[in-house]
Amino acid sequence: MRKLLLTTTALAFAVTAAAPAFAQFNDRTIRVSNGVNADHPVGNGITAMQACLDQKSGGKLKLQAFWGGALGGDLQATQALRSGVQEAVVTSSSPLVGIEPALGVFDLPFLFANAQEAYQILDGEFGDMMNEKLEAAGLINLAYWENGFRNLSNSVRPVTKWEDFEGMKVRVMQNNIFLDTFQNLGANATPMAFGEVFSALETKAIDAQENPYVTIDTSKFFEVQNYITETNHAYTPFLFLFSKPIFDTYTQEEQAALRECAAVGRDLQRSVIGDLNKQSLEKIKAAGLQVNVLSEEEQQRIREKSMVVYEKHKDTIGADIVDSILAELAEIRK
Ligand code: 2Q2
Repeated sequence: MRKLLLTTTALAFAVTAAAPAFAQFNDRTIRVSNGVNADHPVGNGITAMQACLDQKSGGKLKLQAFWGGALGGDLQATQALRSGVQEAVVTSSSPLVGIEPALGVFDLPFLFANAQEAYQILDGEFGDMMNEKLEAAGLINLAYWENGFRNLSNSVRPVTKWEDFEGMKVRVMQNNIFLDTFQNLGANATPMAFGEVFSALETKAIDAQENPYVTIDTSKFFEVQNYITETNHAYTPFLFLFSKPIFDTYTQEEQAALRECAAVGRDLQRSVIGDLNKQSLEKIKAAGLQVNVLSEEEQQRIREKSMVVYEKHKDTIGADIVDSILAELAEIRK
């Protein structure tokens, strides 16, 4: 009997001792939406982030992922965060320029030359400054994930020089900088929410769209396209946004765990997306699409022709924002 009493006491103590480890965490279901499908690298990031949250919160903080735009498009979901009716969204920065114009800096054509530059800018002071602007708009950016370098797909002809864009109906994100970039090249640019792109391509309402290979693959755009041109014309970051009205009700420990685990998800997602983009390109080639890489001289011609977009949108974005990122990039490239 005495032994049983000791064991029970020891067990009770053990449970009590363990309790403070997760006492600062509450059982929470965190809805996080995105327009891509679960087999996109965002899915890898979510899995890694959940494993981290399990370890830090004893399984109390649960991510509930909604894919394929099930909770609405990027802008719609982001507005739901601002009004506190949804916890989180993984969204491109581009459709949010109406909320925070400075985000438009990331849409300037050919801004980043490679992902390493993007990471240095996004994960450093510049990214922190942008996060402060987002917080003022009711949005906590937990970390910058990766959408990636964007390439063209179309159903009408190979694009080997900028003149080939003439008259091509290209869907662009709902963002005037992307609109102007493609209008300036002679395309007939059409802003459209991501969720409408597949059917618009399928019905030939549009000829073309532009996204990273993993998106062209996992959202099945390649099934209704014939040509791919590697342009790398822009690098789009993903924002892992959390509703500030909801975040402010969480404990310090819960907030810290979300920030730390979003960074774990970011690092994992970035570490796999390079290979996954290569695998997606192989899959697209195997499906019979004609793929070409824009030559260095043609990239330079498009880059030079696109510089007018910088001047046209510099004031809308904020001249200080544009000058600051260009100065930082010049420093990185020394
Ligand atoms: O072209 C697009 O709209 C995409 O790059 C999307 O921004 C991206 O796939 C996600 O934000 C969709 O939720």
